[in-house]
Amino acid sequence: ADLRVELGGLALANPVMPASGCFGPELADLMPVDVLGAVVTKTVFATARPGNRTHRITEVSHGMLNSVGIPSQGAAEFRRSGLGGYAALGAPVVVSIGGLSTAEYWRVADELAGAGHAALEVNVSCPNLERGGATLDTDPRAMSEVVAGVVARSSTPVLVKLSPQLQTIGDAAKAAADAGASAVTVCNSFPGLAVNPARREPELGNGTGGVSGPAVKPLALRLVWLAAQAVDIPVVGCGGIRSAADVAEFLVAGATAVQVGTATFAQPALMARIVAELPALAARLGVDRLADLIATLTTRP
Ligand code: RRO
Repeated sequence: ADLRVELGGLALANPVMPASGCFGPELADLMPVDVLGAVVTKTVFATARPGNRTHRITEVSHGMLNSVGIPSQGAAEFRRSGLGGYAALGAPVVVSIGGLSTAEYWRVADELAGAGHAALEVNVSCPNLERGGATLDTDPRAMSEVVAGVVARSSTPVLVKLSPQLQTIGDAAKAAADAGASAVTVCNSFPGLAVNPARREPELGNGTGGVSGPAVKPLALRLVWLAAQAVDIPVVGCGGIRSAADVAEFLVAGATAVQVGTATFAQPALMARIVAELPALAARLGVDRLADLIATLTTRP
């Protein structure tokens, strides 16, 4: 089977990549990374950040809650160290970039110009930053300004990672496309809370966090389906994927590629297994090219 997909100018050998934040380059010690369509880095800020107070991660029903707060070495050090060590892995590198201000996003894009990455993924949807839980993409004009400036500074395709907001996902995807994004990633973790009743406290040091894992898969599928109908650029699906069958669901709903996050904590080699299963999946679903599954969902009139 032909497993290739194209993400707005970024040609991938197959549609499987890790979700940002879940793995560093040590992933290579746990599985063959060069079988992946791409690797996605942790979010890089302009300057070094320590990350949030511990606990940063806790298990919830059918998933995980995190408030990691993006510890980052800063963009200059990231570049100096061979894209934080990701450049040596043998798969195209998608660098996730973040900022607390428009200027910071642009500074990261400037620092990374010509650094050898295959694409940028602009993270406008972290639920755990010093914005009281508000994400940048709740303000489409602010998001457009950030994305347009990153696109202008970049010679690679630019992906934009969006928040899981049912009412606004279509408009957010359109705003990203209009600002020059090559693709949108749908979606980041869902705003959540884990409570420790004995201590009368949140489980996480930062209070709230983002929910991910199988608990969010049907929610993410609906958001992918909506985003894919709203824009002509590709959608990268993310949310609770843990099997080749899940990949098929996201492709049929409208995704061109997928990201695997939470499931890899328990099963580090899972992504390699999913890639190995894709030919059998295509055969089972009756397609020669995996891309023929994309956006094939029919609904009853
Ligand atoms: O590091 C985090 O707390 C984090 C980020 Br930046 C993000 O975009 N999504 C998430 O679930 N956690």
